[in-house]
Amino acid sequence: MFFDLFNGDADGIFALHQHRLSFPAISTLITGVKRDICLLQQLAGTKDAEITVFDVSLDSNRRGIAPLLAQGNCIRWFDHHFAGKIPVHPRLHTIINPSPTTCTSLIVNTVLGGSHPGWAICGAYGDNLQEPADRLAGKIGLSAKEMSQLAELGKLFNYNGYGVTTADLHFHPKKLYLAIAPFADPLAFIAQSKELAVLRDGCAEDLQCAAEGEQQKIGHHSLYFFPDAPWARRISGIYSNLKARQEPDAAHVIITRVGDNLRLSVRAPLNDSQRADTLCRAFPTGGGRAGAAGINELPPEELSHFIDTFSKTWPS
Ligand SMILES: [Mn+2]
Repeated sequence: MFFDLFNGDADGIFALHQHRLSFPAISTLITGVKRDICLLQQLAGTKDAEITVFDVSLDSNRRGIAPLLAQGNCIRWFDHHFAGKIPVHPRLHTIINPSPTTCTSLIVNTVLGGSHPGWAICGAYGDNLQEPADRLAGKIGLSAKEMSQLAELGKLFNYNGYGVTTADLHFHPKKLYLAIAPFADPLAFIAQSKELAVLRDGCAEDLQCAAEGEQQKIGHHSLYFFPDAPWARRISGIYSNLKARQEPDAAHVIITRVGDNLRLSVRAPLNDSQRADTLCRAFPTGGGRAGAAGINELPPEELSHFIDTFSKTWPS
């Protein structure tokens, strides 16, 4: 029995694909939306299987590892997220490199001795690793046009992974993997793919909805108000990154209605990536990193309190 666990974004899908091109097997696929990273728990009770994991953090799945190893399973783990202390066991093989200049698709490419570099390049573009992706593309002699085709494929598969549940997505990540599975060459997939056209149009439409949404300026900083809708759940991460690049001196907050509450995604100014975490942690369900943080559930009546704290964090 083979189980393949992979992140539902571009990097996870293309890492798995490279591996299975080199080691074909009929496997059970376990995946979800990009943020669904606790996948190992779905295998509780599995015995004597070959489990391969791509692009999810070992640390986030730590509790599931020891029981699976004790039940005779063999686990191979390819990843670039924070792993913490890696357990030592003869049936656990980890190839984990948390360097900010690599990703799981590039790690698998190295392990396979560059057998399927086109897919590794797509994964790197999907994870926003422009420079390493360009370098590998140059090394295998791709033209500028081919590079931009692979970059688009990576970015659109990455876009497809965003949502709160798989019902928000244009395609279940399993479906996208099965769509590319017959293709050894990403350019051949691109030439005939119906999925790419759907994702290209979907992404453009979602960006249009976002641009037409309600916006409030506080000095040169911006708050965007999104409704409780699938397009908003798909595009908010990409939109806030886009805005941060367009206005690097401004802080950006996307405020999405989720049921009765508000979910906030906060980006510090790109040119001074600080204090987003302290701002969000001032609220009960807040957390994150200095440059990008969020509040999961803010009661609407707390919004004015948030705006006050925001204005003190980043005076305009
Ligand atoms: Mn990744």
